[in-house]
Amino acid sequence: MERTLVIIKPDGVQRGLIGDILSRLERRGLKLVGMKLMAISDELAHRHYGVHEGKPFFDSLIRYITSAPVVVMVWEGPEAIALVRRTMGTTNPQEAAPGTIRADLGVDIERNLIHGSDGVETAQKEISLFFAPEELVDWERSTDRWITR
Ligand code: D4T
Repeated sequence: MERTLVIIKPDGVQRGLIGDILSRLERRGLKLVGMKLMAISDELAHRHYGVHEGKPFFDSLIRYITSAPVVVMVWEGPEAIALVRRTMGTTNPQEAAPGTIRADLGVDIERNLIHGSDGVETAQKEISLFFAPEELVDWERSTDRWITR
């Protein structure tokens, strides 16, 4: 079982797409174990996107992610990290496969709606950056046995 951090970025919140994006992950069978609406501070943005510091799009990425509220979530499931990334589609919505969130809902790489952790270590790091342990809920879902064996 894996856990992954997902962020509905400012464009997703402003465009009223929270429900659509959430619903795609929920219907896929992933289990929500944490969620909040929040503003990302400049400091948190720098820690989250530190790996991109120095790249040409970095300043604009920081401005974008701190420009309006976001929804941060932790989703749990088998292979949750890769599964979320495939449901999101590739970074550039123009190249993303039809049916993915980025392809269906976006057209611009700097307005690509959603973030998902890209590996087990990154996921652990990002989850602890955005959530205190007590904000995550361990719960049994009554439909679990109809989703996994
Ligand atoms: P995130 O991290 O937001 O889930 O996106 P990805 O994992 O799909 O892509 P990434 O880390 O390579 O890029 C982070 C973030 O930067 C924006 N970006 C990226 C951009 O504005 N211009 C670019 O050329 C690239 C590569 C989009 C996502």
